[in-house]
Amino acid sequence: MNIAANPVVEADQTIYLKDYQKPSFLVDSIHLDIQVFADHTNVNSKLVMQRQTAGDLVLLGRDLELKAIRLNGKTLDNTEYSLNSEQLVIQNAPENSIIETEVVIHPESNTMLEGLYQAASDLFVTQNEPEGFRKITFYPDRPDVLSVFTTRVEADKKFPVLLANGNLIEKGEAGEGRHYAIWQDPTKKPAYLFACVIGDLAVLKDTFVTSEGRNVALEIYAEEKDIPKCHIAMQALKHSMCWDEEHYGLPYDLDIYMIVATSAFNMGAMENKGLNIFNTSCVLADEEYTTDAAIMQVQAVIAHEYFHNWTGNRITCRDWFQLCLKEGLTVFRDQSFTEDLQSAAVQRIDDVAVLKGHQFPEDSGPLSHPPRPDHFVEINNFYTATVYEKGAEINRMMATLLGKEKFRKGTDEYFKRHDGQAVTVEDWVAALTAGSGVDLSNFLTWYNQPGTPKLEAKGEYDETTQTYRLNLKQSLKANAKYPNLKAVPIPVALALFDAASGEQLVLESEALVENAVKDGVYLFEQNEASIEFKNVMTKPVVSLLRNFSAPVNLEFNYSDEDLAFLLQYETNGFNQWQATQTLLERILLNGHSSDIYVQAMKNALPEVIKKDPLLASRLFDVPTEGYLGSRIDANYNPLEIQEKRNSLLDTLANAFGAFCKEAYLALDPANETEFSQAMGVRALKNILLAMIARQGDESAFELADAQYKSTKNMSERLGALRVLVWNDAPQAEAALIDFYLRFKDEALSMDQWFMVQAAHPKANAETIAYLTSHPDYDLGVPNRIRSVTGGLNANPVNTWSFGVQHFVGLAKYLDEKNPIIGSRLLQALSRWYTLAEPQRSQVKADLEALKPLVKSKNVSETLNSILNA
Ligand code: B3K
Ligand code: ZN
Repeated sequence: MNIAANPVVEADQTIYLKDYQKPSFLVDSIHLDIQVFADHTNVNSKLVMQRQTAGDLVLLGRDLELKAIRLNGKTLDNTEYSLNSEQLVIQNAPENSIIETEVVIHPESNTMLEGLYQAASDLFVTQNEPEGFRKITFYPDRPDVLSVFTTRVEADKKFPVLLANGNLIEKGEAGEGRHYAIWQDPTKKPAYLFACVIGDLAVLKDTFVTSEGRNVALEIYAEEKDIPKCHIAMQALKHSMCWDEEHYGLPYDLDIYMIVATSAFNMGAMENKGLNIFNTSCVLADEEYTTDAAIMQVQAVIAHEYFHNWTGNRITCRDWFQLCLKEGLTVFRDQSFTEDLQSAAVQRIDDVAVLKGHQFPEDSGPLSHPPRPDHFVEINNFYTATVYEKGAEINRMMATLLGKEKFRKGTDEYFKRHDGQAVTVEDWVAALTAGSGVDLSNFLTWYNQPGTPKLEAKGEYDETTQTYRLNLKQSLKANAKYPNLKAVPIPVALALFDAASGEQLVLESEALVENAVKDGVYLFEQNEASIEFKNVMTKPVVSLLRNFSAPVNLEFNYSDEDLAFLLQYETNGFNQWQATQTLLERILLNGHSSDIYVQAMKNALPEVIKKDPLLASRLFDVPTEGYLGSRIDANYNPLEIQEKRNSLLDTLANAFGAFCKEAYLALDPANETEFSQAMGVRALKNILLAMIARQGDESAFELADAQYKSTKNMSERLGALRVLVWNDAPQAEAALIDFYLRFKDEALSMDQWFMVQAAHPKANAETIAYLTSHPDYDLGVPNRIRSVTGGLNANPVNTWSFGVQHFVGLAKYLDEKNPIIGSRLLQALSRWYTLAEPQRSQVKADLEALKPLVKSKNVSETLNSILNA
């Protein structure tokens, strides 16, 4: 055996998109036999392989104890293959090679929650995207190798549930108190979509008949006590199945669809073919135990994973650089689905808030990368806001430009061309282009370069010629790694309003030069352009980037009066909200008066509350300290931002005066029949309650206490608890104890209990120490870790003081135990370089001190990038 002669994957090797090569062997079929025991698991596999191109037969494997390997029935000794910590290579393997391996793995001690792992005393599950399958058996673990999987799972009968992908074809006794089940998945799939589950779980069952007449069994597996919390997810699943048939013509393709809930999960959920595995936080929904926001999240994630069945599973990615092909498209699809479930304006507001709050800062800092990256060290580090959210925005822009009908023709073409294939972003854009008849190839630029474009707009009205001219300019900040940045196509959705009547002007084609604006959208593709509107009788108010038609930073010299106008008259709810945000930023950062904003809000609210209470609640949003901090590139002083924001909140609370209490007392969610409306009323009441407390009105605490005690709804209970706890009300302690005793066996509710305390405006190092040494704090459960870090990050003054040690400590601990989460959490410190001194140097020194202490590719890659800022 000569290891050096074979290609060795170095642990810290950078992988480049340009180096992509087809696999030398394909796998026609794989038979897996997984036998779970208390202290180990045996995995036997049989791969029927066929040569595709010249080259060695390469099987990837990590942390596997190899017991035996056979090639075409003959046992190989260790001179006939080379093996290192990442792969097993056989040179000169025949055209048709049947490889059998026997390995031993240890799911019972797998804390990384990747591969096969023990998630609870009575549950084993898998997580294989992107590279977990190689921790189960030797395999060409890459998304462009698709195979038919047959899986035998065997375990002690104390685990009655034995699941894998596809259809159950056999089950029976295996002797010595053990049993087995054999599953076969008829559709070819890459290994990252393989899943199996071994456990003791209860099940909620339902059925769905597809448009093709297929009878599909639907099953959601969870702990017995949680089954009543699975009904909302089940409804959402059926709704998603209908929605995909109606909007994309895509029916489900198997006879069974299963979802399994576990609390030991690194992210939200995983779309394994026919056997999704979900974090409990994304499947359990119940008004008594989880918030309205969490209920919406469950529906969105159920839809997201279901939609992956076509965008991701039936058509998958050629390589992991193409991740945004499946994620960006599937996020766009789930966003569209959710826009149909609740106020579409609010869904858009919430999606853009995530984009601006996470993706924009990511794209302006050291972790910036194109939606389709061109290199990585650890692919797990690239499940980012840029890949997901900016990826979704690229699809939204193309959909906006094409309109419903043409977009559908484009997607039909994509599914027709590529079903069963592993493809690239280019294939997607080419299919959309061919199907719609509109050349979209310029949009590839969005996928290939990093950074948020700046869109500068200037408006000029000429009274004598009655023309309104709009000058547009786009630019991107220079980036040393990407010197050839190009202009991108930016769909600018816009409207003009009559300043006197508030009416929207109809933009007839004769009013436009060269008919440049179609259906209210101008496609801006050059570095600079100008458009002219004719027959505009008086100076209009323009509304730009309606519904946030492109992921750009808009600079336009609105007057405060224009913004107040848009807050009242704009019919696009998103731009109404955007007007409030711009006004508030000016009051906060540029010392503008709050009078105009308060008056416009008072004028607009009665109507909005009636029509869309959820939108009314969002109009009260005040940019968070974190968001404000992310807009500052140097000399950032978190305390200064906090003080300014607090004083704005005081000003607003007082300016709204009696309105808050009157509205609070008048509103009642019980009067609403629709969930979305009732959710809006609850959200609004919670905001008003917080404002009453800020006014110094002591009755606020009685109102909050009464709300806490009289409700069974988690959003109401938590809204009240926050007001009591965050204001150190006399009733706060009793409420916290009550909450604890009521929900101590409900992990998701307890996550909220941790978060409320960690996010206390006066939380300090002792608060966090108290929470992290609490008996219910658990470093093995990512949800619990995130409940504290999430609360901590609500207050950047804390993040950037004692929080630094908290994050550094977690990264160090998780580097070995769960590097995916360790790396993710460390990203909270990525904007250290924007801090004012001396904090900047202190945080830098803390990060540098961490460097020699970490080993995982995940944490090292993130740390190196952060330090290179
Ligand atoms: N595809 C999975 C994400 C897997 C993340 C691996 N670190 C969930 C989703 O996007 O649907
Ligand atoms: Zn996804």
